[in-house]
Amino acid sequence: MRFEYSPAPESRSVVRLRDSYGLFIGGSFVAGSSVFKTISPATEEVLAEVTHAGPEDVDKAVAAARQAYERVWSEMPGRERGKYLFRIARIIQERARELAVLESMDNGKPIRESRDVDVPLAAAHFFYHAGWADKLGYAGFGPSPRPLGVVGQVIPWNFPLLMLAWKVAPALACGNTVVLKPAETTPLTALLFAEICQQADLPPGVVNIVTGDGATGQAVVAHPGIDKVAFTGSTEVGKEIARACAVSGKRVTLELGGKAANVVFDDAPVDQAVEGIVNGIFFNQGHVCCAGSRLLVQESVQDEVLAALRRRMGTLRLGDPLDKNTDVGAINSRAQLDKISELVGSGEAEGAARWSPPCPLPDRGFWFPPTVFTEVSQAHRIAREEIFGPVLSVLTFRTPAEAIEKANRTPYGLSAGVWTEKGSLILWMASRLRAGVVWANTFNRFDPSSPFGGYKESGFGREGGRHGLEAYLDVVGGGDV
Ligand code: TAP
Repeated sequence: MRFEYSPAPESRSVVRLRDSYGLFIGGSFVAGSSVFKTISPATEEVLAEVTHAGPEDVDKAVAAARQAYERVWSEMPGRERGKYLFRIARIIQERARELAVLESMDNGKPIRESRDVDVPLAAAHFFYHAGWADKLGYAGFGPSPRPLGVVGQVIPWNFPLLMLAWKVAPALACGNTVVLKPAETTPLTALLFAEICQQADLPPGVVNIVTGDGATGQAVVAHPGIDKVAFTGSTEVGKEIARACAVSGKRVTLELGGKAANVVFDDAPVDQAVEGIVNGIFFNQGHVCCAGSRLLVQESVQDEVLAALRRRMGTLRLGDPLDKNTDVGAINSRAQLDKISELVGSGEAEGAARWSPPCPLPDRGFWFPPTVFTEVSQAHRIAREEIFGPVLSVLTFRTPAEAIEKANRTPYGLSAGVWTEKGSLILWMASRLRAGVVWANTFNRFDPSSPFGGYKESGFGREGGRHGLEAYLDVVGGGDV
């Protein structure tokens, strides 16, 4: 049954957009070399003008971070650093509604997700790492592990504030200072975070935010004053960064793409599994590195699962990201919409069967309906390449061994899901899946205490948990735990 819902838009009045934003360097907003515009992907309306940081601006940001590192932050006792992180976490909570609305405006994701997932998790990352700041000597890396110095961080557009929190919170807790570059299409919550740093009285230069495009990211990565690079983004750019850093002696962690298998066995509770499949691929329009973009369903229950999935997809509501009823928001940019359309076109051309529920798309903005492909073979591009959109490719298997074989046949290795009643089968699968995260009877669950990261072309290094601290500490030869 399909229910009709009246619009329930969240008010934009909580957000005070400025016409123009500078770069956040040394604790203040400063002018840069040129400007660009950031738009709402749902309406194509210009939201604000943002500064493009050139190499000389990046240079100033690195100098500010170095000064703050040497004079203040690296020398500050952990219990004092922790107080700043707690303060930031509390302010994120206090300004949660403003952050959520701004994130949905700039990114296009449903307000339900920015309000209930992105912002609370961002606060949780600061709370969690605030707790570590004075306990690093007990984390298993020796009695007094040292920070690395100035960290250059480059993040993507799919979870702008949350990816910032994943990067900034552990770096600061460990005593490093930061130069962060948000994605070109989603700079606004990072700039609001800069205001939060001011509100928290964070010493100037501990966090610096340089907005811009890929060239700005390149300038951050290449800067000789950067001691460590932390990158989240595409595998293609990640490889470039790995090459650039290989000869520089910089420490690097890379969180890259994925093509996760979500494996449904014949004894799985179908309704729950269908919720997990929907959450796995349509959450955040499928703009999720660990999205369950390949459904592997056991052949004997294929018809039942697909019928239930189609019914459930028919109830998804696509539209205004600020409407509290919306399940599927806008695609983040025209470039991403073009990429999704091209890959979906290849799926049809290669002979897979495409299906979407009836789903009117708004006239303006960037939209793609929830889509499922059946009759997919392992050789099809839609089964191999990351689409990063609301598009699911369905494959089948007969035995657990065949499921493992198909799930692992990918250059990626970020995440996987297993749906079955049998605990022994979950353990058997989890020990054979080459993925950094394996969810059992759930999908897309995140917690700051749980390490997250990939194998193979999904990158290396972990974010979150004790493992995530190691990436920001000078731990020669690894930890002792
Ligand atoms: P990218 O195009 O790789 O961009 C990521 C960031 O790097 C952006 O800030 C981008 O700037 C910047 N950048 C682009 N070229 C660069 C260069 N040559 N040197 C340094 N920085 C550069 O990825 P995307 O399309 O924004 O994000 C989607 C990808 O991120 C997907 O593959 C997804 O799987 C991956 N991702 C992975 C994870 C984890 S945790 N593994 C999490 C989220 C996303 P511009 O925005 O200005 O281009």
